[in-house]
Amino acid sequence: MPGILRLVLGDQLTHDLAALRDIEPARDGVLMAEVAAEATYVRHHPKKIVFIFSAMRHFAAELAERGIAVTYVRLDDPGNTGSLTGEVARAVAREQPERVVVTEPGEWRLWAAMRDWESELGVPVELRDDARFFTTPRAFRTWADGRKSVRMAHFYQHMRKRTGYLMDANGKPEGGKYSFDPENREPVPRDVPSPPRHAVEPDATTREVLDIVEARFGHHFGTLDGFDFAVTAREAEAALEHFVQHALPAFGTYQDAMRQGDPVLFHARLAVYMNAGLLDPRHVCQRAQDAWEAGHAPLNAVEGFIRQILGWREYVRGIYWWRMPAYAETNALDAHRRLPEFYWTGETDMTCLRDVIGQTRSEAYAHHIQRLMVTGNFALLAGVHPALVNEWYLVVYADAYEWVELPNVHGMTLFADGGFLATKPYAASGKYIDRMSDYCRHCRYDPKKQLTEDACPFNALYWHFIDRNRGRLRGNPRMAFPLKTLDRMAPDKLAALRAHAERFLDSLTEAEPGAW
Ligand code: FAD
Ligand code: DLZ
Ligand code: SF4
Repeated sequence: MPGILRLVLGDQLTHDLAALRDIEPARDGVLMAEVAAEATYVRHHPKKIVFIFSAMRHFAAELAERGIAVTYVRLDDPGNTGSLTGEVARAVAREQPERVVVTEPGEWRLWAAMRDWESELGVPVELRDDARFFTTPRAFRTWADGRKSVRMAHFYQHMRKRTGYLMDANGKPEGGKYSFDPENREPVPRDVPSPPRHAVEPDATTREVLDIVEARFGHHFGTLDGFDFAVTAREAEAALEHFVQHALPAFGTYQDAMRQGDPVLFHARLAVYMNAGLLDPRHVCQRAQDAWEAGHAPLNAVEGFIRQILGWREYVRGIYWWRMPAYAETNALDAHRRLPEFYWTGETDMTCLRDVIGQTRSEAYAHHIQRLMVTGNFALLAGVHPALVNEWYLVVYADAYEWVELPNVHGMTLFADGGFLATKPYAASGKYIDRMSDYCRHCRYDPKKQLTEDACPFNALYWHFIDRNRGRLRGNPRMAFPLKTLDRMAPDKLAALRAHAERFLDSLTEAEPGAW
């Protein structure tokens, strides 16, 4: 070389990435590597692996078209060491660069490994801030440190003011308030049709990757049939346009709704692209604001959508880097059950769970409320150990990286951080799922019953959860109502609910850890 070796990871597929910013094509080179370690540190859904590898190959080709020298290591190349550390070491030995430049990775485990690279490789290693977010972990920490409350709502207001999204000329939020969340909780009426699906036909590169992944990782949870993800920035842009056109106007109203057999409904299916770098979150938020300004989408939809990206997405990343690695170790509700086997097989007569797990297996996707209130709610109520639930979510979704998965699962869904992130556990009975979906109409269980053989299991599980955690939840004002109801419950009714829930839990087959 001896220029700079610039490493681009599989979720850093952005042309103005920090590590590429000052590249001198005549001297510097880019390294990209498909490695078994990244595909198997958890056994990712095969569709996620195809998405990453195909998007990496397309991105490398785009760099080459711009005159940049790319060393691209394919999974089956002879000599592939199987790990990122091994591939960087091989490239350093071969090219003798003056230094290595990399953008900070999205996961703590890789960041921890990179800290050792300089001494292991004997060459300077520069780790640059990832500028693809609205804020940095450092700025988040500065905002959070010393505050009495680090709730998302406060952070979101701070970000709205800082960025100016949906703010009027007087510095006030458009529509007079920062959040329209209370208007975004409608079920979808039967006569409202689902929007059309955005689908990309696999090209020759994707087809080649599909074959490789089928052969190497076909035994992982999930199917490859019908792979239709975008794999380039241009295709991801078309997915954004499709969403804005067909789904954004109703995104807000039906944000919490679920419909059997419809995996996406009015959601964007864009996290997979933003998280890998194919779409810039600033551009996505701007596009949504433009749609509101043009009168194409109402404020409750556009504010709701921007809140998810400017608010939640940035907030969970801030919490992750602020609190790791200790964050992943907490188990505030002392949950120790193993994951039921049906999370991997989909074999359960509970329609909501069967539907969500089935679509997760075929799509590597479920929308937020399915993740939170169906699979997440069940794991919370059943008291499954947080590490097993975290692993499942990291495996099964194409958009899953620990920086975003962990706070959502560990904090928001399982309350395993003791309420650091969420103001209360999102525990719900079958009544909630019945109100927000049509699952119960197609279920052998009845969401209105509690103790009969055909009673929805979520109902007894809900009271079992409140009962066994009453000491921990006492004092939380948002749990006052269920605790009061529990306190007033006749002892024989409570005993019957307890017994019903325990019989149900005892009937579950548990998955052997590591078997899937
Ligand atoms: P939409 O519903 O259309 O939302 C628009 C965008 O907002 C998303 O693309 C996403 O970038 C962002 N967003 C929405 N909610 C959140 C949130 N809570 N946290 C961060 N960003 C958010 N998101 C991931 O990107 N990766 C994960 O691994 C992940 N795991 C989750 C696990 C659980 C248990 C829960 C409850 C949520 C999880 N989320 C995760 C957040 C959210 O469910 C997904 O971002 C969303 O479902 C992705 O689909 P979409 O693009 O259609 O999102
Ligand atoms: C998810 C993933 C997979 C499956 N494979 C690779 C790979 O072979 N090479 C690579 O550079 N990145 C891959 N990735 C993305 C990384 O896992 C991701 O960069 C880290 O988890 C940090 O976010
Ligand atoms: Fe799910 Fe209960 Fe409704 Fe069946 S009745 S779909 S188990 S909430």
